[in-house]
Amino acid sequence: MTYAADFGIWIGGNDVNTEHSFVWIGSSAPVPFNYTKWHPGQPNNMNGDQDCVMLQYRTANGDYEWGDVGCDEKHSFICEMTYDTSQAPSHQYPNNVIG
Ligand SMILES: [Ca+2]
Repeated sequence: MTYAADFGIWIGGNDVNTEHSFVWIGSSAPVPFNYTKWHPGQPNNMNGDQDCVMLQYRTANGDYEWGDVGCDEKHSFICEMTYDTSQAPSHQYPNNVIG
């Protein structure tokens, strides 16, 4: 088992089915996406075995850039969820939605 980076975070994108055609995975059909903030040289599908997307490279300003890595690597992950604004404590945050 190899590791791309200690701080890498899975974000649920992959090009498993068609190389360089990235999709989001979730509970519904895969959703294609285009994104341009890959780390320079990424996605590179190193050794023909990098099909999953993660926040892989930390920038000087604390942001992340994307990279493709092997899908069998173990990392932390981020999940997407629906936020029900009708349940928000509007009396505390009248002008903001936190989510
Ligand atoms: Ca890569």
